[in-house]
Amino acid sequence: MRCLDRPVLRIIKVNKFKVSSEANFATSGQSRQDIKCDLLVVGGGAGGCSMAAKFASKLGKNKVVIVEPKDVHYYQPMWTLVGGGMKTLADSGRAMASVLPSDAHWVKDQVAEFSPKTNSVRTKGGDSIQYNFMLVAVGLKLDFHKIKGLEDALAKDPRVCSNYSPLYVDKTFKALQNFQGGPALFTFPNTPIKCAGAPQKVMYIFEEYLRKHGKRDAADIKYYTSLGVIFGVKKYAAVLLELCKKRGIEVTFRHNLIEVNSSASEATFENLDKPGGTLTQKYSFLHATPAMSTPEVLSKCADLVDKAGYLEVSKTNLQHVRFPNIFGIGDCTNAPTSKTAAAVAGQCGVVKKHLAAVMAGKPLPSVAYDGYTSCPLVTGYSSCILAEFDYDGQPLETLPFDQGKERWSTFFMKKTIMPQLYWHAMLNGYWEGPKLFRKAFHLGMGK
Ligand code: FAD
Ligand code: UQ1
Repeated sequence: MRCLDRPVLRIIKVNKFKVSSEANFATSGQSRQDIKCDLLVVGGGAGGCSMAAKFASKLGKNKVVIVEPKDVHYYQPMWTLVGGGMKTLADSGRAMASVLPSDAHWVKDQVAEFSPKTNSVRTKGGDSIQYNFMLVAVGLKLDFHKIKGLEDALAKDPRVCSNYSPLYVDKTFKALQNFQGGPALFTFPNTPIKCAGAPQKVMYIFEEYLRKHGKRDAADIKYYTSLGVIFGVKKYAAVLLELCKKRGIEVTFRHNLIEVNSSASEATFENLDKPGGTLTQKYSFLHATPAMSTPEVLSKCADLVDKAGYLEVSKTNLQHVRFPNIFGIGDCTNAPTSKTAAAVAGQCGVVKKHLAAVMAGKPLPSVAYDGYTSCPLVTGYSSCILAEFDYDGQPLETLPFDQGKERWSTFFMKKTIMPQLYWHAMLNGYWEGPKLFRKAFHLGMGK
């Protein structure tokens, strides 16, 4: 490995962190680089960007290297509102260069191979990056291809849409506006997904839109979920089931979408409780939520992952269980909570403190991640149920009223306040979840 002009490994102290190198970039012959850095952040999404901001400002210029291939950073939680015609896709994106911290060095590429035993990664473009510490934040990939005929239908059939991808989210509102009646299907796949509420939020918005436009009676709204419950937390599940009943939505549990035949207008589901059993349903509208998995570069690295392909971390501090100089954050880890940006926010503060302690060679602090996550369950054009809960599925509500009720105030937070909180506080490293507000609103009592 060649380096530019100075020894790479020198001990420097920046603020309270002791770090052992600063990033060095050496270009060999062509465009290939050998890079050394103190902290490597893989992925510049919600988790990677927020954590890079925290450490770049503490460690100083170019001590943090971020590998992220995309030009645009999307605020994905807004896509539910894009699908309902309340925001545009453009509203949900910012140039990646404008959100990544200016003190970090951005390698615009993707990691193609992890080598945790040699503290290095290789990028698709051929760069080699050597790190002292690494944060893995590569999120989840969307496996539309695992559902036969779905990619084709998404490409060609204007009645088939998905809020989950920037490629298709714009189709949702158009399909909703063009809907004239018949079966409208909404699906939840047979894998863990990000924002487990989003597959049904779109349905409640759809239902209200039809009511407002005098088309509700012509629609047969059906929710097919691979799960055995409508939502993983009892308190909110009870409210949502009641909502479906009240609004005439039929819920079918333990059914997984396996095929879309767009020319026959048919969706086929496997019955997860009856091996070999299938159910085929006509559709006039189909909102599909794809299966999801971690990016292959991670799932194929046996040293880093569990059997299901998730980064194997401690659930209390997100430190890797075999490599103490590696941490994870967000959707790609096996921390058993519901995968959301709100969970990422809750993880940020804990990961910051634990990673900083490991960097400084100090004992780990006692602060632990409790699984905090939140899902603003938008139920229409002006109402929301703001679910917040922990690893045990126990509600951890911030506001001083029952968030299990449909409210305009929590809808306003979702639509207007959360995006600002995300772009201005979280991505700049200043938002670690609402714990302090929760304590203040509950006069210091409770968790
Ligand atoms: P991401 O933000 O997805 O970022 C991962 C990054 O890693 C990406 O930028 C990607 O390009 C990069 N990457 C991937 N592979 C590589 C590689 N090999 N090398 C380098 N970089 C790589 N959350 C909420 O809190 N509230 C909500 O209301 C909500 N609603 C949602 C609605 C929808 C429709 C969707 C899709 C998501 C929603 N979420 C919501 C979930 C939230 O967006 C995610 O949980 C959050 O973005 C996870 O952050 P992350 O950093 O783990 O992953
Ligand atoms: C949150 O912290 C967060 O991260 C910025 C979200 O992501 C978009 C959320 O949707 C929610 C609900 C929270 C939790 C914050 C509060 C104030 C309840």
